[in-house]
Amino acid sequence: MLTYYSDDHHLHHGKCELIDGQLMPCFEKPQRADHILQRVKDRQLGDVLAPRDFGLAPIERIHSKAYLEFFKSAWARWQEQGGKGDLLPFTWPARTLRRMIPNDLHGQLGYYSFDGGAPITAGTWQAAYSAAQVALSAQQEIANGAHSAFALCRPPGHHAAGDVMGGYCYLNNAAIAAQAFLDQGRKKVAILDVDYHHGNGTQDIFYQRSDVLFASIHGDPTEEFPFFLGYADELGEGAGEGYNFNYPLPMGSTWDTWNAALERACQRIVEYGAEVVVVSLGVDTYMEDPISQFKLDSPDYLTMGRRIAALCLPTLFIMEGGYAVEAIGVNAVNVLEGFEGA
Ligand code: FKS
Ligand code: ZN
Repeated sequence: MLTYYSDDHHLHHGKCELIDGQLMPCFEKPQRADHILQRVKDRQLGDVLAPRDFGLAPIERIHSKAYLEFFKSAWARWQEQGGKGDLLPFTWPARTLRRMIPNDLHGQLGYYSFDGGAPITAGTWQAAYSAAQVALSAQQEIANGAHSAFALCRPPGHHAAGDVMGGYCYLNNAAIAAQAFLDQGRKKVAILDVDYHHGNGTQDIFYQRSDVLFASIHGDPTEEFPFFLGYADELGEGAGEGYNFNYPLPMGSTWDTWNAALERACQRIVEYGAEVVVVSLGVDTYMEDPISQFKLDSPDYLTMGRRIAALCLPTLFIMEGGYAVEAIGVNAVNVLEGFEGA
């Protein structure tokens, strides 16, 4: 399997995030992708290629122009104001407030975000732009006939909606790739989100559409981030009704529980008649993950890959989360090797 990867992810390195009342060094850090790349090479998974540049057009199919312009220019505006440190939001248009776009940089940042977990640094735009190009390049590989491809994206994307960043995410790499398949003539794309966290951004983007089926297995949002989306009764809306499936699982879930949900998700994908599968591949379901509460072990990721392969569909793997840095390479590449039957 080919891997697409850009060194540009190093340009994004947030300093800290607020966790349980403490400012901690960001869990979403460059070493994550470095470890995965190393494992891809150690296991000789296949060639590692730099992305092509497909420009902004395929990104604009998912994200609004206003949002992209804001994101692209935010750091420069912050510097003009003499800003020190990362650019982070601190007020959001929650229920009692008006959903309007103020003039102020931090006001706009609050408007375009849903949490304080997506710091903008000097290189964040470039890193996120390149990650989207990595996803599009791997997508193109499959469009050209490959059975699978791995987009080693960083920063991740599944929490980002059309004009909202958050949860370490800025541009929704999986959604951008799924839309590219449709724009090239495919009619039915399934997105299988196996990250520990619900892919609220991806769900929102396709919620009213039947051309993308979204299935997500994740920590029960009554107890876990992103809290405000990802419940089992969210089945889609309008034309999208019946094309959204959430499998929230209790804290502490082990492989057996997780696997039963995967089985149900796979059945939905088969019933749907998907032509291609995009996997939002997070490995923060791992037992040693520092911010998550599932109990999958490294060999389980091989089994996961095998089950996904049994769908017998062209499959695009897009990297999302995973924070047990020492094991992230083994776990992510295990899914890919399980898929390939290695
Ligand atoms: C813990 C607070 C954790 C943020 C969690 C973000 C998860 C991001 C991710 C992604 F794939 F996008 F990277 N808050 N007390 O893993 O879903
Ligand atoms: Zn996650």
